[in-house]
Amino acid sequence: MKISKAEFVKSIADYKTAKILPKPQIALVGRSNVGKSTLINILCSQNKLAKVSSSPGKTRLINLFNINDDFYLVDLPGYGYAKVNPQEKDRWSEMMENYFALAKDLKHIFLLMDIRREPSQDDLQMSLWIQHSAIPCTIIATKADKLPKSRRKPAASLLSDKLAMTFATPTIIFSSLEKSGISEIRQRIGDIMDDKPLYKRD
Ligand SMILES: Nc1nc2c(ncn2[C@@H]2O[C@H](COP(=O)(O)OP(=O)(O)OP(=O)(O)O)[C@@H](O)[C@H]2O)c(=O)[nH]1
Ligand SMILES: [Mg+2]
Repeated sequence: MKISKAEFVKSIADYKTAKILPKPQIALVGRSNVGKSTLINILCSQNKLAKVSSSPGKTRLINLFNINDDFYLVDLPGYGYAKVNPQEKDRWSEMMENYFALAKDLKHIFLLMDIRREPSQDDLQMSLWIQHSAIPCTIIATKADKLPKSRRKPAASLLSDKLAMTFATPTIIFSSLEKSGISEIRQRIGDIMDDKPLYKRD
């Protein structure tokens, strides 16, 4: 799928009061620093569309990007970083719970996982929630450039085994430095928007 238009729409703290046009949404979730905002920029071929930082906790609000006037990519704040600060963690939890409860147009989730890391408790909780919600999901194994090529596929399938998604959720291996995996992700977005069958039962 070609992205010919990508623009920031708004940042939302409280989804309850957010007035947004009803359009399908694809949300990017994952721990802080895994590369969610970076992936949005690369997909949209813009360096500064979504804010990126080398320190975790850069994205603090729900950010909506209008893609081709057809759907939204949703950049969510990552989990993990807020642990150190209970107040920030509560704020994060409430914001995310509201979003997932109220975003009826959420069509698909990209769950981003660092290809080198064991899934955390938060990752496992997220994958369980995704299965309960029955929202189709794709795992994106990020920072592939940090592993030699021969180790990438085994690492990605281990990751997918450990997340133990009920459905055959595909995994795409991605690196922002090498710009690898982008055509697969674009293709996937096209399939999601075309309502192609995305997964089958194990
Ligand atoms: N080597 C490498 N670095 C990456 C890759 N993707 C992202 N990064 C780097 O990882 C850091 C975090 O990236 P972000 O896109 O801000 O991460 P995020 O998931 O949006 O983080 P939060 O907003 O805190 O939730 C930045 O320094 C990026 O340059 C990748 O594929 N390879
Ligand atoms: Mg971010």
